[in-house]
Amino acid sequence: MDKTLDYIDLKYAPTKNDLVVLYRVEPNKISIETACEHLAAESSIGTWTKISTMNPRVAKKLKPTVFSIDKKTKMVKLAYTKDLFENANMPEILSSIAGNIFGMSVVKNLRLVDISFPKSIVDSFPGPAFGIEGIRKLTRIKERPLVGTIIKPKVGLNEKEHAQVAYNAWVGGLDVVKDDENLTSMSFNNFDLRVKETLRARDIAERKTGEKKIYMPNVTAETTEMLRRANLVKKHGGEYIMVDILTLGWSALQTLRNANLGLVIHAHRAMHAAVTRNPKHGISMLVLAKVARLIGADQLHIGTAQVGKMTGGKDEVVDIENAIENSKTQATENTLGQDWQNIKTTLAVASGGLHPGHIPKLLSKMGTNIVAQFGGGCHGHPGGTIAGAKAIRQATDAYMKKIPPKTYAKTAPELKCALEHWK
Ligand code: CAP
Ligand code: MG
Repeated sequence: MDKTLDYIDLKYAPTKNDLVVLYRVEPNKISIETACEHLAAESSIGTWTKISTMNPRVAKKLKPTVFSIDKKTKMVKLAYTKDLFENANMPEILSSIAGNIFGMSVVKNLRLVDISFPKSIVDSFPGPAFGIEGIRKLTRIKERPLVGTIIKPKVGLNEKEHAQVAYNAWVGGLDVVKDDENLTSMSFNNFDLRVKETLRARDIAERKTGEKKIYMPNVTAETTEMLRRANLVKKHGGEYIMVDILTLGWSALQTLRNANLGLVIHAHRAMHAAVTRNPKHGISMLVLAKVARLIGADQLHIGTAQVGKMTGGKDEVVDIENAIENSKTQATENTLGQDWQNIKTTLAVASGGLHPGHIPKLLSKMGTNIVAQFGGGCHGHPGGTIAGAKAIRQATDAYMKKIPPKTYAKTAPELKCALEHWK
């Protein structure tokens, strides 16, 4: 460690030109201060030992400052000058503040809890093309949550079967139908054919119901092929695409957004739990969500606030929802504030293990400014997909009219059946 470079100054107050990071630092048989020195060095200009090539100009201009250390909670705040980062380059930003440091032997555990980006960096990213306002305008759904399904089985149906299940969900009353995260273009289900068949089914369902219907094809693939697939969706009148943002990669998400295809980007977060799940180590879903919004995800899976099958506590999910659905957030005990400048909002998606009976609890925790998605909770209905879709729409209608589900179910047989089936 280069002792001449003192990274800790507990009197330092971050400026508007600083990128501020909140870490949880668990040192490995050394003091938390020493661990922070290593963390600051390795994420910016230094390395494990003093080097002959360091010069005062570099240190003065680029050295980050550890300005807050809470020994009880192990929460540490660092301020990095914006000059350490390349505007509009998310891979570089994360290679710095979320790179080598996780593997350092000086920490037993390290978790990147939150990032607050300065205006210069926020302004360098496009953010969502549509945002919540644009989505509600496109779908013509003003107040209530958007409700949707995922075609199940996750994979295995052929193109026509896929389109038929989607049609049934739409005529049953759902707004949105998406591909599952592991369905792309398979031997049994070709992407191009599936898109053409399912968009044709969408048009018929729109005419039959008089409602706007949305199909979200999964275009996750190598970047050039991803763009080809997204353009094919556009050519055939699609308005949405879906991508698995973690397995796709941040650079590819930037490429997709910067292509400005005029398609709503739905961001699935498959693989997130590899880094978000351990509360002591890794990267929080809050950080991933803020990165996804900056780059330009219009919709993002954030969890079900402990209502469904996936992990993710209520407070954490609500913190994430606040971070992506507001233009400015204040700092709290476990989060940093963020001024999003002109970046549009991202619509929260709740999905995973949900069924119609969950709707009152889900919406009371997450509000109605969400997309609520039901895979098994739609196609697992004893009456099949159409009945499942009807039950979801009925449960949502009941909530919006403040009618208890059991009361509403007296005149809604599909909901009654769902409430009995999934007690
Ligand atoms: C849900 C789902 C979603 C998960 C993603 C699945 O299906 O399609 O991918 O919800 O989780 O494959 O499990 P079910 P998250 O409705 O049948 O559970 O939204 O937490 O990222
Ligand atoms: Mg899925």
